[in-house]
Amino acid sequence: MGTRTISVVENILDANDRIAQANQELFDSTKTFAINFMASPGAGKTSVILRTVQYLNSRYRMAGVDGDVATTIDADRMAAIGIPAVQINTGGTCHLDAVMLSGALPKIELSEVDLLIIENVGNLICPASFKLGSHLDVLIASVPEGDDKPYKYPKMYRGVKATLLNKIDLLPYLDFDVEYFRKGVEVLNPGLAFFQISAKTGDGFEAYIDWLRNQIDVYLERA
Ligand SMILES: Nc1nc2c(ncn2[C@@H]2O[C@H](COP(=O)(O)OP(=O)(O)OP(=O)(O)O)[C@@H](O)[C@H]2O)c(=O)[nH]1
Ligand SMILES: [Mg+2]
Ligand SMILES: [Zn+2]
Repeated sequence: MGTRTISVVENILDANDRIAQANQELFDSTKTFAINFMASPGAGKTSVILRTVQYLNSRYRMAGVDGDVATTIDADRMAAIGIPAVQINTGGTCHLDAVMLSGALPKIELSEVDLLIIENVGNLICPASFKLGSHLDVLIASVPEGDDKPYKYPKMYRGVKATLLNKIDLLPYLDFDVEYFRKGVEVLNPGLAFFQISAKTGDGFEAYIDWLRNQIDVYLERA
């Protein structure tokens, strides 16, 4: 019984990987750089994305995909600042998968998009297992969640290329040991890009945006 359950899960993940690969081939055919932002609920994904867009707006043509269990609140927030956004309502599923993303892509004119920003469903567990076909996966942690999260949710930290520690404006009010947090991240993913930011005040954004622009420009061959 146990063996059977495991093989079914493996088959689902294999199928997902194949569709993720097809998504990436589609992005590459239109030269669209896709970023997948992952985080627990309320860590500040949408807030970070909105401020990121302000920095990058004049340089790239952008579109968004927002994954949420319900509502179009986050896609509406993107659209409100002029970024065309497709909302995926997962209807209870706690992550985006490659099939859901491929279903949303025909609604976006990818040939006119340099940068596709994907906001995953707020969750620190399964988004790590379901590849989407994105070129860059970024994990956003936030100060109120506590400094032990890399130790408790290691898989999320292993698969990403950068960690953003958001809400640093709250550090004076909470017992959050940045070094302890960072050490946990470093053990799981040595050399990982790490930035401390506040989507509320804008602190730390310059260094993070410089790094991000470089990632995008290398892909677009503009570097
Ligand atoms: N103090 C502070 N609050 C922040 C910061 N970033 C986001 N917030 C607040 O945190 C709450 C959640 O922010 P969102 O951007 O909606 O977070 P999210 O991760 O997109 O949330 P879900 O999509 O619902 O999972 C909001 O009340 C934001 O105003 C920050 O840097 N500092
Ligand atoms: Mg959000
Ligand atoms: Zn899930």
